[in-house]
Amino acid sequence: MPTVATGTSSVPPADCGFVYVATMLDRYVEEAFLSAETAKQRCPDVPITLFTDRPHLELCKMPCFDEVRSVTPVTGINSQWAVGQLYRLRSLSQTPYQRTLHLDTDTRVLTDDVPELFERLNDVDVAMIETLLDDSYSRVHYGKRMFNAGFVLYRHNQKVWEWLSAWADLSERNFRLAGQGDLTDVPSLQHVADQEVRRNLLNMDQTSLVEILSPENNPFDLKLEILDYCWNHRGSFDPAFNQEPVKILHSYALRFLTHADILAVAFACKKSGRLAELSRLHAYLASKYAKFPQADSPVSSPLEKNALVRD
Ligand SMILES: [Mn+2]
Repeated sequence: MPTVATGTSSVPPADCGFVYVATMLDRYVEEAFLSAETAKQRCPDVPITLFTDRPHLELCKMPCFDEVRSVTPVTGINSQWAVGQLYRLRSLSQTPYQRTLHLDTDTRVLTDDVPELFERLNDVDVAMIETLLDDSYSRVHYGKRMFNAGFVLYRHNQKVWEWLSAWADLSERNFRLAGQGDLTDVPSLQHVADQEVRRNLLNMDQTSLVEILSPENNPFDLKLEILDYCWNHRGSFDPAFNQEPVKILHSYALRFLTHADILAVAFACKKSGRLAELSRLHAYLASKYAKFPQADSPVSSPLEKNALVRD
C-alpha cells in the first residue's frame, strides 16, 4: 500500500485527509475548490473530502475532491450565517479520516509539509492556532485568548468527538440566544458591556469554542498542541508571528475574486493538458454568466447590444 512519506515514519494516506465544508452559497464552493486545488497540487497523496449542500455544481466534480458528501440538514435556525456554521461544525465529526485537517474555504495551501502535520497527531488529539489582536474581531472584543476556528487538526477518538459535539451544541445555543432581543443574561458574556457586540460574538463559533478549548482553558482534557502562526496566517503584522514563511494563508481577501481565480486555474489546466478539467471549469463559469447574451445569439434590442460589451 502506498504511504505518505512523513520523515521518520509513514501514515497510510487513507488514514489522513483534508475536510472542507461549503454550504449556503455557490461562492463558498468556489472558495473550497480554489483552496482544495492548492492542497492537491502541494500534497497529491492526501485525499480531500468536501461536505456541501450543493453537490450538483460542476466544481464538485473536479478531481481535487476525492469525495463529496451531502450535509445533514440543519433546521430551526433563522440566521443563514448561523446555519452555515452549524453545517461546518456538525460535519467535522463525520470525517471519513482517522486524522483530519479541516480548513476554512478562504485559504490557500502554500507548503508541501502538510503530511508532517498528521504525524503530530501521534502525540496530540487536537492542534490549532491562536488568533491575534490584529487579526480577529472576536479576539479583540471577547478579550481573552482564543483559537481561530478555520484550522482544526484532529484525531478520531472519543474525547475529540465529545468536544466537537459540545462545540456544535454550544454554538447552536449561542445562535439561538443571538436571535433574542435582550442579551443581558448571557453568562459567558457578562464581561462584554455593549449589547450589539455581545450579539455579534454570539454569532461566531469562535466565541463558543473559548468555553471548551482555548490556550487557557481545556475542560475536555484534550492533548493539545498550539501550532506556529505560519500554519494559519491571518495577515497579522506583528513581527513575532512572521518569523516563518507562510505555510497556509487564511485571508478574507481571498473571498472577492473567485471567478478570476477559477479562470487562472483553468489557464493552468490548459497549459498542462488537463483538458477535461478545463472544459468543466469553463462550463461552470459559463453557467454563472448564462443570463448575459452569448456572442453568437441574436441581439434584439439596443439595450441587449450594450450588454454584449459590458465587462
Ligand atoms: Mn475564514
